[in-house]
Amino acid sequence: MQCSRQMLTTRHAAVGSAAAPLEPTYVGHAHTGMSARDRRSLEAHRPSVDDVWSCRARLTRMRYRRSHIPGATVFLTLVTLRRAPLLQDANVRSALRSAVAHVAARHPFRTLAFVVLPDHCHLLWQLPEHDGDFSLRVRLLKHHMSRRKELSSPIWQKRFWEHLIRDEDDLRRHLDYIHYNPVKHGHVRMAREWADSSFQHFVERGAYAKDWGIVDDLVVRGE
Ligand code: NI
Repeated sequence: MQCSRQMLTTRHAAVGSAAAPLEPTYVGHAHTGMSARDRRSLEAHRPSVDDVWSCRARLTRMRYRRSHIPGATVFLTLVTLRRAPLLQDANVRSALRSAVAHVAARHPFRTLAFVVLPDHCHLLWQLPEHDGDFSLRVRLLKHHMSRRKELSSPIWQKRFWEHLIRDEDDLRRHLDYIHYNPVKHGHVRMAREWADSSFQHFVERGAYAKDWGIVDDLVVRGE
């Protein structure tokens, strides 16, 4: 996978502690040329702390109902072709949002959290109870973007990386991983300085302190 498996040892996200609904800032700029269906899907498809909480409850239920496999929660990493910094282009990022909405309108899922970096993105998706086929959704997402004539295609590497979330601790580690990622990759010095992630949604909901995820700069250089 793209980033090392090492998870954060910084302060943990206190997911599961607050109450007000999040502002739908993820929606961003609506695309010209989007169908009404995709537009509705885009508006409905926002990362939501509420969904994270229902996901936790679902993961808890899983422990007691081993024979029943509910919809998966999956952590995905998509990387650009030859790691070119294609996602720095606002049009490409916008096309990614549109593609997510387009796919979700036809094959439902929720984005629990996300981060978009210049050459890759990490997505945390919750799939419906009856349908855990995330590979289909990733394929459709890539295909939808490849049809955008204004984009230099192809955008993505053929393969992608996935990890099925096992339990509540695993969920929390991956939320931290996603939100710390821009710091980890050296783009910013604290999580909140990176705009294109769900971090701000979680802060507004009290799930993270706003100064969470500060780079550990106590690197002692040898002489
Ligand atoms: Ni990363």
